[in-house]
Amino acid sequence: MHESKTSRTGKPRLKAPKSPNGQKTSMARRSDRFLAQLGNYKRVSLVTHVNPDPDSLGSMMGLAHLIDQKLGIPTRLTRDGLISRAENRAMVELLDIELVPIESITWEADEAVVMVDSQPNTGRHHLGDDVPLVAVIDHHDTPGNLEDIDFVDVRRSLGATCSLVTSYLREQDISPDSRLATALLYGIETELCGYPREASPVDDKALIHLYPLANKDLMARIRNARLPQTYFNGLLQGLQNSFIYDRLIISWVDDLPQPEMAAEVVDFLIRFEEVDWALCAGVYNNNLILSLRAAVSDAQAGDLLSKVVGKLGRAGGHDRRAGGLIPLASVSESAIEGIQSELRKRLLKAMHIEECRGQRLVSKRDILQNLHT
Ligand SMILES: [Mn+2]
Repeated sequence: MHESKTSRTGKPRLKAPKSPNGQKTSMARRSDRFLAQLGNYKRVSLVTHVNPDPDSLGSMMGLAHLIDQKLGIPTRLTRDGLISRAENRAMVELLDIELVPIESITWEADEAVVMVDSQPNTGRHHLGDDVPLVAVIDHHDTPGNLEDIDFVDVRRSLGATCSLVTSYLREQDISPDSRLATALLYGIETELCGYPREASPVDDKALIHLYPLANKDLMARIRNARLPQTYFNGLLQGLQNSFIYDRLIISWVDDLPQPEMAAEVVDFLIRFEEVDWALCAGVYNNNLILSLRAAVSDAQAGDLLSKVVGKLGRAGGHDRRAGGLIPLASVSESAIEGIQSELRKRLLKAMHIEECRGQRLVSKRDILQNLHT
């Protein structure tokens, strides 16, 4: 066993230097480089995308714990916009996650900001230009402006940012307590939900590591969070205004009870066996909120939606899931109809579907007949 190892090209393989105990020396690991960047700051704040989801919440919690355990530096978790999906609210409440609203923050001297599950200048934040961003840790396809950031770990092949954060904790021999393990596990579960092929070996390792540590009772209570009446109203609106164009279904909701409802409608519609694509577009606070899902692989949904939306607004996401937003100059019926028809035209063109009259998912006659007065 003394022959020197060579790579496939025949050149000697460069080996990471080893410490006396046989482990890779510290600076070879990403988590060490991450921690080294933060060592001299007095405080670290964690930020993420607007309407934080379980993956971003779990990631912020995991990194805060890592920073606390390894550097002893105080941290704070922030919230940009609302958390409105019932499951996500249950996660915040049941796991008692303290979040500082981003608009109430003034950055302090000697403070570092770490962005997770998102990238700067993707139009998904309300951060000023003065944010002292030091590190970005993410897995989204949508490219951000990463110039001048000291530490960047963006891995597009990963199912969840929580998996990446879990790998940092493991590298540093930090075992999460049951609260943190629950958050990380739920974060990964929601990202991989329904599309297991998006999972990488890093995600698998994290899931196996976290599962025995997580509180399964809390997980169940988060997954099955109680739903407000507005949820059923929003879902009904979505179902009554769903139109099929070949392998695409589009659902229009005139009045979203909360912005994340568009994603909930589309998560449901993409299970329809006759379609490969589902889009929900709903009005919320002078914005048209968009959510797109694909049931086929290699869909590049994020790129597609961003091209379709173009200069009307902004959009981005993953291979099979994307979101976006179009600001509305007016919420008059005609203005909304104008944007809807432009969006439909662009989407059909991008998907090579001939312009046609959409077929209702539920016919008007059925909708009326089923009404009990
Ligand atoms: Mn994520």
